[in-house]
Amino acid sequence: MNTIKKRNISVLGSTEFTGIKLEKPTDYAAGLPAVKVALQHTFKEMGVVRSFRALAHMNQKEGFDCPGCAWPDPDKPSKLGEYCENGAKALAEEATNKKVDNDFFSKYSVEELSTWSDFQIGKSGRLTEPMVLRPDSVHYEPISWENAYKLVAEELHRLDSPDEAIFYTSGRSSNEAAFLYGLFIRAYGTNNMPDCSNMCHESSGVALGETLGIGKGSVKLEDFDKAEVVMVIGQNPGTNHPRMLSALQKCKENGGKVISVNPLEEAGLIRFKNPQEVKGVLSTGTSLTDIHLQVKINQDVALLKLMIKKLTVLDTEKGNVFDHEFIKKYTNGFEELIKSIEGYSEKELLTLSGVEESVVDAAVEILANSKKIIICWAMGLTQHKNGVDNIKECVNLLLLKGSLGKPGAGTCPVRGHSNVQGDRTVGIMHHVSTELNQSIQKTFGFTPPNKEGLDTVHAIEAMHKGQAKVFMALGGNFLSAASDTNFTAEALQNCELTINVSTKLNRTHLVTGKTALILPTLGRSEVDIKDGKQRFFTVENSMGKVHRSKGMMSPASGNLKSEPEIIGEIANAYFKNNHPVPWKQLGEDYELIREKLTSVIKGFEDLEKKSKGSGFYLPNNVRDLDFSKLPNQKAQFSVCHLPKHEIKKGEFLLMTIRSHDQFNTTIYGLNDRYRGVFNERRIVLMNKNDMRKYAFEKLDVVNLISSYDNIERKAINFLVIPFNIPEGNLASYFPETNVLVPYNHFADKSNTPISKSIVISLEKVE
Ligand SMILES: Nc1nc2c(c(=O)[nH]1)N[C@H]1C(S)=C(S)[C@@H](COP(=O)(O)OP(=O)(O)OC[C@H]3O[C@@H](n4cnc5c(=O)[nH]c(N)nc54)[C@H](O)[C@@H]3O)O[C@H]1N2
Ligand SMILES: Nc1nc2c(c(=O)[nH]1)N[C@H]1C(S)=C(S)[C@@H](COP(=O)(O)OP(=O)(O)OC[C@H]3O[C@@H](n4cnc5c(=O)[nH]c(N)nc54)[C@H](O)[C@@H]3O)O[C@H]1N2
Ligand SMILES: [Mo]
Repeated sequence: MNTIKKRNISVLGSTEFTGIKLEKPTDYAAGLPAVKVALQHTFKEMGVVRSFRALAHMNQKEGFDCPGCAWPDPDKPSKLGEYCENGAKALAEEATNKKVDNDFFSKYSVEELSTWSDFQIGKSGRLTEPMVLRPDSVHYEPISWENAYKLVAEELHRLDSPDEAIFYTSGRSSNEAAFLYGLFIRAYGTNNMPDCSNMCHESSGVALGETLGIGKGSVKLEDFDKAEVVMVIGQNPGTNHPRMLSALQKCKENGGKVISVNPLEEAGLIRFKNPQEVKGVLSTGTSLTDIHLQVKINQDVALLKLMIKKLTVLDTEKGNVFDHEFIKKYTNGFEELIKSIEGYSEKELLTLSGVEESVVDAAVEILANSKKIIICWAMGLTQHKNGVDNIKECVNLLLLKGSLGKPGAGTCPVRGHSNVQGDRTVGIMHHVSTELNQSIQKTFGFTPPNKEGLDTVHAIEAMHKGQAKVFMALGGNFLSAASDTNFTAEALQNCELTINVSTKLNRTHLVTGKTALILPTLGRSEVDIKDGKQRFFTVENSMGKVHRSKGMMSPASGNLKSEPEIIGEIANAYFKNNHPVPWKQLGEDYELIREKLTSVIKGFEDLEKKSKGSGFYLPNNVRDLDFSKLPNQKAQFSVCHLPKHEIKKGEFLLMTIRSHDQFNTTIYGLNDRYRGVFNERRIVLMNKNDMRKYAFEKLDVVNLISSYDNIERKAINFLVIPFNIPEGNLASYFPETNVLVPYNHFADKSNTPISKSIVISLEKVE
């Protein structure tokens, strides 16, 4: 019998300050500084020669897909390079020359590593060999691949029910890996497939599914060339999807207008200096936003209702503001919507939104005179209690204007991880799909389970209660990404076994179950060879286009396995050849996986051939204006309610956002250049009037406190920074602030944690 050591783990790591420097926020994105910073990062991590070689292949047709965000590549990639500053940083992070090997783990215990900051942990380098943390130890030690597979298989056999295991996926995995993973999980017997989307665009999936019949966006990249208006709402493209700025620039060059809706005036939305054009780098850049609506946090529904109300008045006067032909032919619920809007007063909506009336009127005038509108959004809409309604209200606006299913118009939820959308398409989901199950049964000869599985928040709860005992993650950093860090830590620490298939070390490798495994895997940029033959895989971008990705860098270590290989081997160790699926063979032969994908997933017919070159679009019913699967075979208007917040005196609404120097929990550096914050992440942005009102000075040290269900949660040591943000609102970075987000407070229907509207108070540290 093993002894079990109670490890002394620091869940949050270092909360020390790092030496802040403040400058004026920038009013343009990209330009020369972006090129400089991109190259600094790649040179430092990868060396000069490897940097240029890799960057030349990123997002090119025969190259690899950027490991950063999911923004699509143009059909003709730029010769100056089809990547952005943050894509270059993502590459540098993955292709770094630094290594985390056995020597590293013998030197540092998990106890010591856990006291480091996420930044320090991430900068340690690439994982190079499979490692195990035994119940009686505080040091990871090497384990052979065979024994690692065996350990997983034995633990899975030991569970009383397959539902005691949780299988998480982060959106970096390829279609092939995700498909095989989902297949194994179903063959094992559970639908417990929480996914990073649960914390991300789940609200979009639910809202779009219910209103338009597909949980994905409808626009293609070329629609930006034709749009009369692009609304960017709750999204910071300058940092998180920089290549989107080129699309906005094109829209503007063709006479289109950009309206942004955001509590912050994000640099990328003001002006853009395109680093892919010589003139872009040298000139003052393109001014991108025509109208900025500085909405208060979570008051988008109020603002959208106000705009719809004003448009309704104009439509009654002029008669041609709404597309009545479209409304009649394709939609359901118009009268109910208009009636419900009549119930609100303009004054009430205006006050709630926090925007000046003249600015709203200017936006309404543009919308009234346009027929081709695209609405783009991201986490600023999804991560609220009413996240689903936020998006439904956007759909209402598009339906009223007939801005769907035609060039230059439509929905554009801008996805996060580079293949998060593809993972879902190929079967990573906790819901049961009868169609998918039947298709799997027909192709593979086994019956998948038909009990609903657990999503992220419910998986945490199950582990916390001891109802789930094995946690496996295909990528990601579950501990830091999920809400309620301390609660999530207890949940993971309750497990018998935690398994992480990862490229880089992160906090989830340190806050573990009794036994923990690190299974190191190849990154996107790395060459993947089997029996002398180079393998490639496929991914789906944010606009539903599937294409190939083929790495070219030499792998970080000779002892890495690809994700499909690892999954195939685990499945093989579990089933011991006693199963109709040829697991081992599938794990090694991606062509065979694609053949199966072709027969199981609709739209993937002929995948091997069609994925060549710039790839192919998956079917999309909104593009075809086919709403046959919805009630009355029509697109649905929705009546949405205003969100309710009980905010007492001294309390604020906090949004937890990304700095310009991170990819989710991977911290590239400590500089949020556009916001003028350097060398520090423990900051909270506050309106000057609030500072005056509550007697805060610049750089005062405060603790942030949330109090839900009478439980106090505290994030300590943050510096107050005066900023252009609405009164009553605060902004701070995630993951440091995830301790404040209660695990049991999430969006209705989508269960996405409320990371963008947390009620908090501040405590001054003297
Ligand atoms: N470089 C880089 N790229 C990334 C990522 C990264 O971390 N780094 N992450 C990737 C992932 S997984 C995702 S999901 C995306 C995230 O992309 P974003 O959603 O752009 O990321 P956030 O920083 O969370 O920014 C949310 C934006 O919404 C605004 N906002 C917050 N609350 C509200 C609100 O109530 N209403 C409105 N209108 N706006 C609001 C904030 O001010 C901010 O500008 O980016 C992807 N790309
Ligand atoms: N408070 C707050 N919390 C949030 C958010 C927020 O805005 N506020 N945003 C949420 C969102 S939108 C998301 S998507 C989640 C992100 O949640 P996750 O996807 O779980 O987190 P990441 O930080 O993207 O995961 C980074 C890790 O993935 C691993 N990795 C990188 N590349 C690969 C690969 O190719 N293969 C494998 N196997 N592993 C790889 C590395 O080990 C790295 O440490 O966080 C959510 N959490
Ligand atoms: Mo995301």
